Order: sequence, then structure tokens, then C-alpha cells
Amino acid sequence: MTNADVARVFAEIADLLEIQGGDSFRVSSYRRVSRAIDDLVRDISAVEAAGELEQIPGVGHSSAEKIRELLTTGHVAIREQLAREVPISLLELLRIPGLGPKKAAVLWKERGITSLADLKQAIRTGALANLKGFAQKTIDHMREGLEFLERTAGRTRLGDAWPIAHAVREAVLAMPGVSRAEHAGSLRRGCETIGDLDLLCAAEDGPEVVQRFTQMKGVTRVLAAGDTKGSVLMRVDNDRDIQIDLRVVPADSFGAAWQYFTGSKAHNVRLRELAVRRGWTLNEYALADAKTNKVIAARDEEEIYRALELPCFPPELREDRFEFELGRVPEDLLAPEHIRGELHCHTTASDGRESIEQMAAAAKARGYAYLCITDHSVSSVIANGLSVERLVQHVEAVRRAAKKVKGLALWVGAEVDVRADGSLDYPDDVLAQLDFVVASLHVGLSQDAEANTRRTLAAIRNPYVNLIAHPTGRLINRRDAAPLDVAAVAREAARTGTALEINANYLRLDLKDMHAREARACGALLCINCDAHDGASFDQMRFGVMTARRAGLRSSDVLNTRSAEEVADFVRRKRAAAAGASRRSS
Ligand code: DGT
Ligand code: CA
Ligand code: CA
Ligand code: ZN
Repeated sequence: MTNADVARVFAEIADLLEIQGGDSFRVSSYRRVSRAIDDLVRDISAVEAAGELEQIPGVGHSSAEKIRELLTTGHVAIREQLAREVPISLLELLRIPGLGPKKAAVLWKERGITSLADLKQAIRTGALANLKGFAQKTIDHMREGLEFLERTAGRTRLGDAWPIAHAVREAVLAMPGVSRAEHAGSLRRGCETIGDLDLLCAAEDGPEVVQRFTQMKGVTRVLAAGDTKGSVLMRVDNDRDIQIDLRVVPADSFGAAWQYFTGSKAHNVRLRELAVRRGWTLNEYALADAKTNKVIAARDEEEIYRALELPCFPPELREDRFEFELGRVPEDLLAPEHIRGELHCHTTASDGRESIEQMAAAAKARGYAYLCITDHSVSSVIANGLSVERLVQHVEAVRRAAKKVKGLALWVGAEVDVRADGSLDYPDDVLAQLDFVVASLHVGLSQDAEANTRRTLAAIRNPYVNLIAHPTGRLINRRDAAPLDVAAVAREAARTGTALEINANYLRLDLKDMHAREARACGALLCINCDAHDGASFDQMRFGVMTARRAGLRSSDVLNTRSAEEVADFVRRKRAAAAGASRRSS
């Protein structure tokens, strides 16, 4: 059972319990356990084996028992019992935006609805008429929600949502009377997928702004249009929509609203607790004195955090994962301007879309000091991987191009496949001619954590391998991360002077945030690359940097914040250490 499986079971218990009308404290305690396991870097079975379940935040004695029961038997008694009392298919209904466990309970108990199909049917036949708590407007919302589900099929990847969010913000900013517009919600926090987009604006005339918002180009449906809030659907690609919520707030409480709607919910709950402890209230309007209602802070986010004697956490850290224990936010928390080059990209020599010269020009245009061209090796047949002969010619071509570009150190390397037995696709004497070597497990990543880890460790131990690319091989919304002992890999990477990648491509974001944090804690250096196949893809660096910030990484934790000379040194040191070791042993 993977961590995600265990987390899912606990989330389901919380939902089923809430549908049943269970105690809200118990419900939220199951939710908390689910979230903690989802965030957990170590494999839950390993934590259990080490007898350390109760060290997971939110996991007490009785939750630990249940996790153990689940891991050993594949079942938890409470989940089985709930499944006998509450139809399991009701969980599907909760995927409809705005339909929570309480409404699901009424639909079930009063109308016998237990699935999406039942609900669709009931709406169509008018069977929900006169149902307590379900006005026509609510029913309309549910119908739209059902259609929405059919069209969106879940969450949108950060990189797909990004351009839409920015276009909408520009459009709102251009509306008359709008003095400010900002992103909030999961997009601002740099989450890898987005449920819906949240946009905030300051304006005098709310209804007018909302009306213009609902009439924007690209809107496929208007879900709500009130005085201060509008909600619409917009096309993401050909057959999918994303929901966008706009809230209009007065300028003098913009900070409170921005803080509130940025979230995360868990972060806000913690923050509100801290406020209450001081005899204050905190909501989307203000931080205020509970007795006198006197406003303590509302205009800026900074004021609110300062009043609570907390650092103004960057949005990426607001997840209630570790920020409240941080004390202060590191001054050198990684920022986009720290990145000085990239060490993993492709050209037309393998499966890239642009030439060596075009890639170099694009990197230079971003202000990079260096770029390493790393085309695929021979095993990557679909990616037109280079045979040794072709590689030799390619190396010469890059060296010739390098002489012509000024102001950019242009290097040549390779993205070398790691074979099933852990050996590499090129022999060492070929690798020795390259400036920087990236190793990838493109094929054969399995469900066997031990095999994946063994292969990765073998690659790390090669003296010429400088970076392990996209270590868990996941494709967001398409393929789960392969199980990997990230800590063991990171420790070996640290020992040998090998970097681990945060692949910034929004389809990957691999290592993911909490894995990167764990890798750093084990001493490994990270390296963020777009794995660009054309010059425009260097734009994706922002997603990699946001992921690194969510991990709390500092600029010194990332290889490609260093100068060209320091990166070359990083490569030299590993080769020299290996040469020294083999001299000593012979
Ligand atoms: P998403 O849309 O699922 O990717 O995630 P968010 O974080 O964007 O969530 P969303 O759109 O439901 O709400 C935006 C923010 O509004 C959320 O991060 C925190 C705030 N918020 C919404 N509902 C609540 C609530 O019930 N309590 C608190 N404290 N904050 C809330
Ligand atoms: Ca959202
Ligand atoms: Ca929202
Ligand atoms: Zn690549």
C-alpha cells in the first residue's frame, strides 16, 4: 500500500463519517491524518516497521493502530463498518463543486440518491422538488456541477492554468474602476494542480466589475454573479473548462481578503487559532479585537502577520506543513533571479525542436551564464537517442557553436539512460569527454521501490554522473511517482557529489516539493531544469522555483544558482574523488 492509498482510506473515513452525521472533531482528526500521510516523504510501511507512526503529526495512538491494521490486513474495521452503514458510492457526489457531506447525506436519506447517475436522474425528473435545503438555485448549481465534472475530469495542472489566470488578471485590471487585481488560492501558492482559480480585485463598483467579468471573452458559462462575487467557467483546452472565482473587495481590507483567499485552508485555520488566543478575530475583512471590534490590521498582508508576530510567509509556504515551526523565513529562500543557468535541455540532435544555436540564444536572452546541451542516449529510441558515433559529431557541433556565442558558457553533455541493471547507456571513456552528465530512468521504472532505488544508486555511483533527472518519473494527472527511497538516494547523492533534479516542466515537477525538502534534509544538492525542448520552454523555470520554495529551499541548496566556474568545479571534484579512490584501491 502506498502513502497515497493509505491517505485516501483516511479521507474516505472522514467523508463517510461526516455523511453519517458523526462528531465533527473525529471527522477533522481523520482528515488531518490523511493529509499528514499524503505529505509524508518516507514510505508509510517503513515508518510503521520502525515503530514511528506516532511521530507523524496528528497521528495519535488510535490512528496509529488503524494505520497498522490497514497495512497488515488491507482493511480498517471502521471503514468496513461505515461502508455497511453508508453507501460507498456517495463519495462520488462529493466531487461536485459545492456539494459537501451534509448535502450528500440529505440526498441519500430523503431521496435515496447514492451515486452521480442517481443524482443526474433525480434532477432531470424533478424528484428533488420540495426537498428541505434544496432550493431551485441549489439544484441548478448541482446540475452545473455535474456537467462541470463531466467536462473537467478533475484538477488542472499549474502550467495549464497559469496563462489563463494571467490573461484574466490583465483583463480585470483593465476594467474601469479597478485599482488592483491579484491571484490568490492554490495558483498563488504554486500548487502542482489547481481546483479552481481565485482572483481578487479592489474596486468601488462591485456589481459592474462582476458583470464585466462574466462577459469576458472565453467564458463558457456563468455560475454566479453577485454584488461582490462572480464565478465563471472558461475553456482550458479543447474540451475542458476551469472555474474562475472573482471577489471584489474594498482597498482598505485588501490585505485581509488576499491573505484569506490565498489560503491554504489549513494555514488559515492555524493563523486564526493564533489570533483567537490573543483575543482577536481573523477573517476575510480584518484582524480585529474580539471585544471592541477595533481593526488591528486589514490593508496589507504584512501587517496581519506582523501583528501576530509571525514572518509574512511567502504564499508557497502557507500549507501548515512546516512554516509555523520555521521561526523565520530564510532571507535567501530561492527566488527566480538566483538561477544562473540550466544543465539539462535538448536540441534537434535528439527530440528537441530547436537547434544548438537557437537554444543558446534563448538561454542568453534569459540572462543565463551557462547552458548545457544534453540530448538523449541511444536506448531512447523514440526520442531519437544518439549512438556513440552521432554523439561524437554532436559534441563537436556544440563545441563549434560554443566558440561563436559570446557571454554564455555553452557546454555539452548527455541525458544518459540508466539500464535495467543500473549500467549506463554510454561507456565511461565516452562520458569522460562530456562537460556534465544527466542520468535518467526512462524505462522500466517499476512498482518495486527496492529495484528503482538500486538502479538509481548505481547511476549515482558512476563518477561521471552529475545529475539524476526527474527521479520518480511521475507525470502529473497521468502517471504516479514510482516508489523510490528518496532519503537513501539523497544520502548517496550527497556523499558522491551528485545533484538531484527538480524538473521544472509542469507535466513533471519531479522531485515534488516534499521530496525535494527531504532530499535537502539528507544533504543532497538540488538542480532545477526545464528539460527544455525549445527556447520558449525556459519559461517553465518559474514552476520549478515555486516547487523549490514550497520545499523551503534556499539559493545555496541549488546547484544552478552557482557560477559557471563553481559548476565546473562540482563536476571536477566528483571525477577527482573517484580517480583518487580507484588509485588507493589499486
Ligand atoms: P484548489 O482550488 O482546490 O486548488 O485550492 P484553493 O486553496 O485555491 O482552495 P479554494 O479555491 O477552495 O479556496 C481559496 C482559499 O480560500 C483557500 O485556500 C482558503 C480560503 N478558504 C476557502 N474556504 C475556507 C474555509 O472554509 N475556511 C478558511 N479558513 N479558509 C477558506
Ligand atoms: Ca482555488
Ligand atoms: Ca475557489
Ligand atoms: Zn530530458
